[in-house]
Amino acid sequence: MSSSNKHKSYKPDWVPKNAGAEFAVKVVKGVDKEKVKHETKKFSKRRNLDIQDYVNGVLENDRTILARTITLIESNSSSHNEIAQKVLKKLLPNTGKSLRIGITGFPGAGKSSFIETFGLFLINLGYKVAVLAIDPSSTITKGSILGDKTRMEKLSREKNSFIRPSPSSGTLGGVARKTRETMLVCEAAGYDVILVETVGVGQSETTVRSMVDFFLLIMISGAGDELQGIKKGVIELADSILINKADGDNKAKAMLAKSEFSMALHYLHPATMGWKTQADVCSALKGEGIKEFWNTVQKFKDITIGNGIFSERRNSQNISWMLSMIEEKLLADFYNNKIIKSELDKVTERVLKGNLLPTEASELLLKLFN
Ligand SMILES: Nc1nc2c(ncn2[C@@H]2O[C@H](COP(=O)(O)OP(=O)(O)OP(=O)(O)O)[C@@H](O)[C@H]2O)c(=O)[nH]1
Ligand SMILES: [Mg+2]
Repeated sequence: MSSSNKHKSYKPDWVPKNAGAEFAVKVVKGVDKEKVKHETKKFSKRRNLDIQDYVNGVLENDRTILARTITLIESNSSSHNEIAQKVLKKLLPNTGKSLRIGITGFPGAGKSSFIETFGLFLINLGYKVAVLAIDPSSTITKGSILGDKTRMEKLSREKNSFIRPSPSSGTLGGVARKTRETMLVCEAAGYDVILVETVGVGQSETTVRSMVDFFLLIMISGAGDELQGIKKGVIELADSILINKADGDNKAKAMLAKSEFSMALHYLHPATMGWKTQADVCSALKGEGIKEFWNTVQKFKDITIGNGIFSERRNSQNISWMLSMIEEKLLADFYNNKIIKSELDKVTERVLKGNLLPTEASELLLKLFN
């Protein structure tokens, strides 16, 4: 017996007190039952799942497996991605049945509060609700995600809700792919409504618009500067504008903002053919205007399914998804290419020194890549 194991063993109590080596029997202390239970649990949690395990787990809405599938999708390892793609392929026949709603607005406008109230409203109607966030900068703003979790505290406790913060790394393109795939997984798990909140500002609005059926812009009333602060382009993406925080002293101002937006909307292009974008007020805090908003969404759905725009949009979204995946893959292949890796710096240096024109440099590098 090695010396390190010696102290773990002892002589059984029927061995006389001062007995020597003639009693060769020694007992090694047993293992703690509780500890075994814990270890087994830990082990089974980390149990390697095969593709069918993932598929079955998602279809049964096993939340642990659902979360693990999304982690697989979000992973930057190519072996994980390979499994994820196989799982997705098997889930595909069970996707597409949900209603996808994107939500954008200024920081602090009340997006998360609205999602909490609206999400609970939908759950009360018997729907299952998944909440995803898209935030290409979330490596820097981890705090806002923590904040979101507490802001959606009631919703996160509901068994018919599933909240997943934004994948925390990568380019907007990469984050968008992950969010799209996560959306499909949630659909396969049986969620009826998927809410996608934009957390970052800027380009992410267009990206979210390109993956949802209905797009909501949440605003708040200010001192008459509502329309100046937000780009015309973002308003033209919206199928509905809600002026939130229409409660207390703020109600009158919100009503004023509503009429200003309504006027402006006359002159703008609608986001969806055959649909007139309207401005309304709501209070996420008081739960007012929520039912009316849901009625608007229902009306939108009826009209756009009726005139074919709904499925047309989904089809064209699939095509742009395909194209953006090609772009993403080509870019990654380019920068990961061995020759490019060794030549890029040298060529960049030559451009910096004025020895090579940028056009020549790009042609040179692309030739090396091909
Ligand atoms: N009075 C009032 N306050 C509200 C309402 N909705 C949200 N708020 C408050 O506004 C603040 C910001 O709300 P959030 O829901 O975090 O806003 P957000 O748009 O998700 O913010 P970011 O995620 O940081 O962009 C919080 O203090 C909320 O309590 C509302 O309807 N009425
Ligand atoms: Mg938020």
